[in-house]
Amino acid sequence: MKKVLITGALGQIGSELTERLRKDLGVKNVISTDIRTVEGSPVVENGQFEELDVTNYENFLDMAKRYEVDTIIHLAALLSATAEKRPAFAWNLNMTGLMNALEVAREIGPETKFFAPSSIAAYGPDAEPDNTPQDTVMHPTTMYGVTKVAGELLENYYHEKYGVDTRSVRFPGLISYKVEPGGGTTDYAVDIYYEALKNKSYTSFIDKGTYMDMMYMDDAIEGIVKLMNADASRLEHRNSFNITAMAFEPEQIAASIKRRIPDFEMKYDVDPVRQGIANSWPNSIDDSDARKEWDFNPHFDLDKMTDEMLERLSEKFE
Ligand code: AKB
Repeated sequence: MKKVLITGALGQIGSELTERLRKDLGVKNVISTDIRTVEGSPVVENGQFEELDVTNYENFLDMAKRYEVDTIIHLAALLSATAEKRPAFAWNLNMTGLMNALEVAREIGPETKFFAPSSIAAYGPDAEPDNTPQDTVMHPTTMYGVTKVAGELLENYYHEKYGVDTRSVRFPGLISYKVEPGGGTTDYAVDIYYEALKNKSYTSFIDKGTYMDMMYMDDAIEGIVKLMNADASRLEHRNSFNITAMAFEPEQIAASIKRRIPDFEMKYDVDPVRQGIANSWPNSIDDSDARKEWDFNPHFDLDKMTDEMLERLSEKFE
């Protein structure tokens, strides 16, 4: 990874990955792109930023060639809840965008490094719900999940057929304080910290007892960098590795917050769409292959993450 083009760079993952790669590779070696610009965003202000619609292949290719990149990190995609509301749009953005990104990678060089995230959403209700194995039946019942499974297969195809160095992880819900996620099912686990500080109360759209895998953003960013720098000869899998840091249900995150805000109150107003999506996903996944093949090793558990989120968000609100 020497010169990287990132798509969807203004999103939750992209903004933090941009910051990290600017530090690791130098500002001139990171080209961050998104469909729109956001005035005042550090991604736009503190380095190279270009507007790019990933469904426009010509513009995508032109940009990759102009900057002579050797790595594409493709993050532009619609998340699960929005995809469920707009399935045709989701298919077009997630699949045409990914196909274009892979084609650009193939075009600019046979060994281009490539990363695009998959998700726990790639699994469906037929998979074992607890400690879901890396390699098992994948029959997602959401549009987002369908695009993720298709994406994983496409990335393996481009690796096997054309030698593109594709690598990927199945992300759980990601929790961070810098940029809020949008349109995801796991977003409740981010919203809760904002509301805990502002109102000492949160109304969850996910019901109690619903377990999902989660991870603090620092571990997610470290995971991407580690996987992209991993020795290829150690990788038995590529697209995509299960990774997780914790699995919890709403009552447990509420209890973790109550350690710091004792009068915090949790209420429920379950959203049937997002609850249905969550019910179709695993309770917890098995990430032992990532730990074995490229030493994935997250550092944040639920309480450590809660302490960090509440501290950082309080500073932000001051
Ligand atoms: C979502 O909820 O859609 C995402 C995901 C788990 O992929 N956070």
